Parts: sequence; structure tokens; C-alpha cells
Amino acid sequence: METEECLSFSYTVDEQKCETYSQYIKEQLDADISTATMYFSKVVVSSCRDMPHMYPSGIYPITTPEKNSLFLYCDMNTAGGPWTVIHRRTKGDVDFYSEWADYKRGFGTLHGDFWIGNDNLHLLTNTPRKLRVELQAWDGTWGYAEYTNFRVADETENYKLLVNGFSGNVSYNPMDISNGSPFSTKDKDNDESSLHCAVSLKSGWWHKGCTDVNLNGLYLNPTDVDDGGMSVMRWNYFPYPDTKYNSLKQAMMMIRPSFDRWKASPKSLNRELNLIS
Ligand SMILES: [Ca+2]
Repeated sequence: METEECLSFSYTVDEQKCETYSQYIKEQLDADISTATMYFSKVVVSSCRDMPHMYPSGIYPITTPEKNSLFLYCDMNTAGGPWTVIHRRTKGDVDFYSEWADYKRGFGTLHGDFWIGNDNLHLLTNTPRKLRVELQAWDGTWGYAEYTNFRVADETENYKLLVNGFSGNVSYNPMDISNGSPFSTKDKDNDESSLHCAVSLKSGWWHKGCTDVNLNGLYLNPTDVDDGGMSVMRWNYFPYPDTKYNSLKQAMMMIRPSFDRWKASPKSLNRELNLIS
């Protein structure tokens, strides 16, 4: 491996080993990531994006420019980061078939499966944000999608979603259908369908009529799916372009500023602002 291909600081020429800082800390402390992040928890910044790149992935106290203080999970390893993780499902031990108040507040645990909360989503996307979605199928296939613009309105607009500017390695962009839709839960039907999509698909989501992506659906091994796949955690046509519903093993959503203000030229800044206005 050439050093240019290693994005980590801990590349060693002799061993030709490229490690992330998280792995390095884990080995050094013989501890899990939570211990490592507690070690650094006195770092205070206004977003994950401002975290020094040498820090490991983990939970950090963030004080936003609006002076809201909250804990966020910063992913320091994924391409294009640091990212703020807003949704994660890797184990299936958290119930995502939840009510409006739960989705508003957020639930789960930042180290495991969680939803960051719709009020937090609104707070964190009040300036333009890029969205990255990571997916893993049960056969081990990884996929990702990115969106140039991602914003969530406040509760008075039922957390309406703006998402566009798709790119990625998945064959289909199902978020396009959710774009412009308000959020719905099992106790609040805001979708355009005659169905109550949140109940039919067992999830809180920006359902329209209903949706082609159900990242908050049921966490099920494919052998346990008994409704044809409608209500499972899924991203239609992933990983098999010929099969509409495939249950997912893992999914994660994360955000970061759409552009780095300090790197953008005035010209590109104007282009960006025109795009979102
Ligand atoms: Ca409906």
C-alpha cells in the first residue's frame, strides 16, 4: 500500500499497516470505543465537522452556534467526514415502531442503535447539510448514497423533508419519493396515501404514498420476513436490482455541512446558496 492511499495518521512504512485512530486508541487502551471517547470528552466544538481529525469516532459534547448543547456521535472514519451520525441500526435491539413523541425526542443509545430525534434533526440542518446513507445487506454487500442537500423543517411543518442532489453506488434513489413529505408515525398519519403508511410499513418516516425506503422499518433476518418485505428495514432494489424488497442488516445516516465555508470560493458559495434558496 502506498502512503498516499492511507487516510490515517498511523500508517507504518515497515508493516505497511493503515489503521484508523479509533483502532489505534482501542489497542492502546485495551478498551472499547466508549472508554476511548470518554478520555477525550472535554473537547468542545460547535459541530463534528470541527473535530480535529486525529480524534477517534465517538460521542462528544457539542455546543451549536445557536448555543444548544447536546451529545453527538461523530464518525471520524468514513470518507468525506467527520460526519454527525443521526441514525444507526446494526443490532436490532431498539424498537423503531415508535410514536410521534419518541421520534420528536429521539430514542436508543448513541453507541448503538438510535434515532437522533426530529427536533435535533431540525436544529442540526438549519444550515445546508449533506446526507450520507450507508447500507449493508445480509449477504455482506455494502452500499452508500449521498445527497447534496438535506434539511428537516420544524414540528409546525411536521418535520417536512428536503433531500436532493443524489450520488452513490446504489442502483436506485428511493429518497426522491420522500422529498417534500412530512413525517408520519403510527399515531400520526401525514402521508398522501389512503393507507396509514407508518402502520402498514411499521415505521416512522417521511412517508408519501407510501415509500420506497424504510430505514426505520422492522429489523428482520430475511428468513423471518413474513409480509413479503413491505415492513422491513429496506432500500428498494438494494442489493439486488431485480428484487424490490430486501431486508437490510445494517443502515446508518449521517450529515455534515454541504460545503466547507472556509474552503469555498465566493463564487462557489453563491452557487451553493442559490441552489438551496
Ligand atoms: Ca394516509
